[in-house]
Amino acid sequence: MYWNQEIECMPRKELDELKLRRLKETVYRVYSFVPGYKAKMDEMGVSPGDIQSLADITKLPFTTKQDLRDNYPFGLFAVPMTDVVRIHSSSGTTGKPTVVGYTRRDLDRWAELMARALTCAGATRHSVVQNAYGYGLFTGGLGVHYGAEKIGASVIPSSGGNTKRQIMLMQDFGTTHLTCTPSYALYMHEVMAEMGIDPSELKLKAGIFGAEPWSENMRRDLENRLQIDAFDIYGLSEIIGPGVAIECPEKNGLHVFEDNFIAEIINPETGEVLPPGEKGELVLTTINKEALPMIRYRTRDLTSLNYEACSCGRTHVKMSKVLGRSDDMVIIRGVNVFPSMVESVLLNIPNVEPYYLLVVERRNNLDELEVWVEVSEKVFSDEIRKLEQLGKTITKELESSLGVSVKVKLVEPKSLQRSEGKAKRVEDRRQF
Ligand code: DLL
Repeated sequence: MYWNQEIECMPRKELDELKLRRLKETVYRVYSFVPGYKAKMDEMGVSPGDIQSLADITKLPFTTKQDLRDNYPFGLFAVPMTDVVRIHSSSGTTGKPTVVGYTRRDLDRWAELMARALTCAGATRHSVVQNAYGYGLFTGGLGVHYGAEKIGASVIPSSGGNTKRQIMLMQDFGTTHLTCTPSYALYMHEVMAEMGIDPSELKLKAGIFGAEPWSENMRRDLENRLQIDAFDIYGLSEIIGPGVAIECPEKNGLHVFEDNFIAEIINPETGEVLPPGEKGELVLTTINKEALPMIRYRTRDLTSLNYEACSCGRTHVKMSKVLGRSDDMVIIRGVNVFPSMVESVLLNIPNVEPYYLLVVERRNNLDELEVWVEVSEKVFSDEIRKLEQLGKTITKELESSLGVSVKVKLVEPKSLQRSEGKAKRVEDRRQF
């Protein structure tokens, strides 16, 4: 099922022509209207006329989160504020948040992208979409909301939190599609169990989960627990919000909406562009946005691109499931560890609950990784010997998969913090 078959299945040649036309327009616009971009391009000796092919994109400078901070709040906007009709902002754990703006046309296009994404995940005007992404400055809530309305679904704007009420709404209103972070979906299942509700009695058919990394094993787990199809949705506020890319029923990659975004993969250390299939940092250029066009934005997300034909009929390039954000990666004695790698291992071990936390400490100048893992009620009340055995198994599995020594701490059921939005997976106690 497509929302916009003409675009979503556009032959490669036509798609590339469209991309080039839009890229040229975007570069002209930022050069003319955004002093920060003009200065950077002048410094590199590149002018809009130098962009004659899609490959010429590599002549353009990268943009980073720091550029957004340096131009806080509205300095990179390419339109006057009178044309800006919405402002969102990313949480920003340190320093000033990142501010993004939209014109009315930007909002229409965003709704179109979200309409495509939801349709791709099987939602229609007959669906009841419960949107449990947070409404507010975060792009998840409102971003999904307008796409769901556009396809004519009945939208429940439940936002994040108040989990018991979420479940009551699900039961009473016959929710067919749940949109939230995967960690929140997991917590919802836990609360359902506490309320004595069997998910198979609900009308829930699919979940459209994103805004944080989640492993393939977590997908399997959520699909089993909730008796649904779980789709991965990717996006980031700097580029637009949710709706940059979505998984199709093949579930082996997320189609990036190429008529709006040009995707590249670079080596994060050197900035060199990598060929299709190679893993590296995703770089995105918006080519259909007015208020805040982004040229070669370094997302810090690690993935790879696949241009092979997809059985779903969509022609747009697929990115692999995001392993993690380089910011969330912990480096333990030179070894890179992503929380999603830990998650993947834990979910393969019986009696382990998918609630975990990576705690990093520095002792005697050495980094140590401790992984806190919740165990099931059953095991926790078992003999100490069995608990010890489980601890050993987890340690062995983690060490062989991560290639670094790990201390495992088993914690009581339901003792780790539950997530109603983006889960916190790492606690870094090192003093820098
Ligand atoms: O998280 C937008 C969003 C809302 C996407 C709802 C999907 C659903 P930000 O708060 O700006 O925007 O965070 C963006 O979250 O750079 C990734 O590191 C991470 N992220 C988003 N989607 C995924 C995903 C929203 N599907 C940052 N898999 C991005 C892994 C994801 N990481």
